[in-house]
Amino acid sequence: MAINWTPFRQFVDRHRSFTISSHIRPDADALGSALGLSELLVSLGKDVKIVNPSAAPRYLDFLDPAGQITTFGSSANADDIRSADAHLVVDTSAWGQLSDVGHVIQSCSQPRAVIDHHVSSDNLGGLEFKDLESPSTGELIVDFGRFLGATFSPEAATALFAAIATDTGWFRFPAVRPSTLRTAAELMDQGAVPQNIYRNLYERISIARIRLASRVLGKVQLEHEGRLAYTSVALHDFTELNAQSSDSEDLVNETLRIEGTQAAFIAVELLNRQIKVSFRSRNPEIDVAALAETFGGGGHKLASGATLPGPLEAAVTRVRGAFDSVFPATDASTTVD
Ligand SMILES: [Mn+2]
Repeated sequence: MAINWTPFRQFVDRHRSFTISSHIRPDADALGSALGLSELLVSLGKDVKIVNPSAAPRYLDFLDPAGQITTFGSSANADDIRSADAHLVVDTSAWGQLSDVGHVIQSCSQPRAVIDHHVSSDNLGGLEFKDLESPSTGELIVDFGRFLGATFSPEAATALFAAIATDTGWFRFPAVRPSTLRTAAELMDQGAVPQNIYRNLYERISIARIRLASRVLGKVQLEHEGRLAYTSVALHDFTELNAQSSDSEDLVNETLRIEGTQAAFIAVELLNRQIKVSFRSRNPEIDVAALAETFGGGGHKLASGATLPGPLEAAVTRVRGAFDSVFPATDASTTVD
């Protein structure tokens, strides 16, 4: 559903200074949307400060070459939020995702507005400009720019292209619409270079990450006639390879590339010896959010997570057992190496 931007424009016109904030552990959509919106507001003569609850990961630094994004608790504080005339939130509608920034915004009497594409049961108490069918918030920001007749700088176009590309799995997720690709084309016209963005996002990884992937994917197991793939990472895998916990991200998705897999999980041993399990499904009838909930976790139907007590092998066994009820038993052997 298209957003009517007229009330948002009126909201912007009523105020002089803004903060823009997004969710904890920001991704490219959170950062790109904030940077793109900031540029539009500055072009309207507004003062803007981007204040996020947590720092951007290093691999996304290229989105913010001018260092416009501040982090609450280090480069920004509560006064930066309290002194703005209005507060904007992008790419989340949940207080829990705003952490300390949310606590400050909640304690303020200034009006606020949200631009987002997520379903949430929270009401942030402001104007909401939401399109739940949009695959990214970045696409909504470009749409607002179009409404204003604005042109983005190459830097903002780059950040917004990265926002849209990453939230759509590089334009392949089911939510992608023809307008998503038209929006990407517009951003290319304004200076976004997909080759450079892809290289910055995915082709700057460490040798430790490659070695960890090699070890972890080398021990993938298949069960339930190949419909379930799983693997695990022990603490000693990280230490022996000099890898970081973030180096195991995305490995669960790799296991879903095996033909015939419908669901997957990875169990990762944490520093505190608890086991973080990430679930994925590519069959809408396999609801891994429900599965994660049986272990006290949660998430989306096709991607979820839970934290279990250690040791690692015991947690893996418990999770494997939970999939027995997901995949109906058959007479055939259920283990395939
Ligand atoms: Mn998003």
